[in-house]
Amino acid sequence: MEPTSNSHQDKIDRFNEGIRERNPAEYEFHQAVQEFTESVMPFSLEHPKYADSHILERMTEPDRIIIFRVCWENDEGQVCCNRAWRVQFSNAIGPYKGGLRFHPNVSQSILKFLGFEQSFKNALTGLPMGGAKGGSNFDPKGKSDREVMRFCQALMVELSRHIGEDTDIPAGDIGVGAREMGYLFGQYKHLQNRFNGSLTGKGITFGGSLVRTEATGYGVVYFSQHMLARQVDSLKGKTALVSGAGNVALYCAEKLISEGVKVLTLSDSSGFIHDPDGIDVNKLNWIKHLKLMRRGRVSEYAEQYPNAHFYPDQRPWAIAADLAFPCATQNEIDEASANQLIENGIMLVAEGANMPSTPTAIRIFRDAKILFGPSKAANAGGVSVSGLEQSQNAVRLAWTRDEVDLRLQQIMKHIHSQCEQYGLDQNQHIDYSRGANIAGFVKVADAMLAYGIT
Ligand code: NDP
Ligand code: 2IT
Repeated sequence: MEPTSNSHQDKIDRFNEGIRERNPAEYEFHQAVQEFTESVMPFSLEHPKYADSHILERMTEPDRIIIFRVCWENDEGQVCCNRAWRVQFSNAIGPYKGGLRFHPNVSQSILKFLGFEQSFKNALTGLPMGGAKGGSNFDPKGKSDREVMRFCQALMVELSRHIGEDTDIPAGDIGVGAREMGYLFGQYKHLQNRFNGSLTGKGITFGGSLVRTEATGYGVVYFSQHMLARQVDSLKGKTALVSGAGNVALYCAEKLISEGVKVLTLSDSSGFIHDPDGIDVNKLNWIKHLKLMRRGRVSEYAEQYPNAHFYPDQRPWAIAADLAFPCATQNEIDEASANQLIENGIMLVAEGANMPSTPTAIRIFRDAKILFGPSKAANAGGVSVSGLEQSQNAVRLAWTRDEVDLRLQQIMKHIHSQCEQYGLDQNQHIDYSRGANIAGFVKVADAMLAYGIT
């Protein structure tokens, strides 16, 4: 990264002090804004049209946050109550767009960080999508299908008032997959008496797009291929660590395997599995069935494949490999893990999850000059195909698998070139975080300037 001048650093520090004061205890949101402003604020100060219009101040305040109660009945007939949110962060360049997360640790801070980052990720895709995120502290783990259904239906009673194909289009995220989208869309359609593209990630038989399920994981791999190609290198023959065993991790692993990579690990919140022989297509299909159908734990993999080992309550970053793909959750690579990865000779880290690396971990990767693909750029494939699902819904057509996959590949290439445009330094090294942040910022900021003071 270019050195930041002292006066710029003072301004960044003061700005972030204000963010912390105005948004007390929202630590994840503070972290996301700090990371963004470290690269964008110097750029904004060098381009007075942005600084004079206080674009950064305006951009870090969500358009609105809707908070609501969700009451539902469990299988024992007891009344349960959860809290849910929709953070509509910015519709500067298109209707609000972003996933819904169901996880017990969901908070306003987490959804604000996600909605903030989504605004710039969506800008990078080149599609007309604003940024949003929503979800609930509901924990789908251990719940029956009927309990999940009743919760989704209760949530949609309120959420349906705030969404729509031209207003706000939710999708999936942690804890919200095919089952949940079915229940959510079924209830939306019922309440509104409208069948349209107000949610994405729908089932293929009811308006979903081919490749949406695979898109985030595949997109991370396409992005990594561009990073490596610039160094006249490729994925073939390399080893990889993947964390998570959900939507993003499984399809990231699938594409890596098909590109000739030996995938060594997967994980869930109970620990990780290390298979020194590599997870091949058959083993991956077994895990897909385990996680998506039986809703089991990755530990069962080590019972099925005795050469593999399960490490309870640990993350995979101490295993030696060439590539790392954090695809589980935020802040899953801390300082110690980043140091360990570098010591073991990692050459590329691409973020499938949102903000999986802590600020210190990112600094370590940057200092070591490894290839680092930040989440805003690397995992934008999922929302890109969501955008393509909206397009198909709007014209009432369903594109072929190849057509959607080709468009996804073109979008990931376009995102890579924008990172290069804004992130290249004098040594011809790309700082992908800086590039992604500034490219996303410019697009949203220019729209805001065009609207005047709103
Ligand atoms: P899933 O719910 O399908 O899978 C999440 C995986 O991560 C599970 O294996 C889960 O384990 C693990 N996990 C979740 N929370 C934690 C935690 N606190 N600690 C350790 N492990 C955890 O979600 P997705 O695959 O959809 O999402 C994964 C990441 O990718 C998230 O950061 C999400 O925001 C991001 N993302 C998702 C996109 C999408 O299209 N789905 C698009 C772009 C980014 P367990 O089952 O034990 O909870
Ligand atoms: O973080 C993300 O980009 C997502 N969860 C996907 C959002 C979407 O609207 O498809």
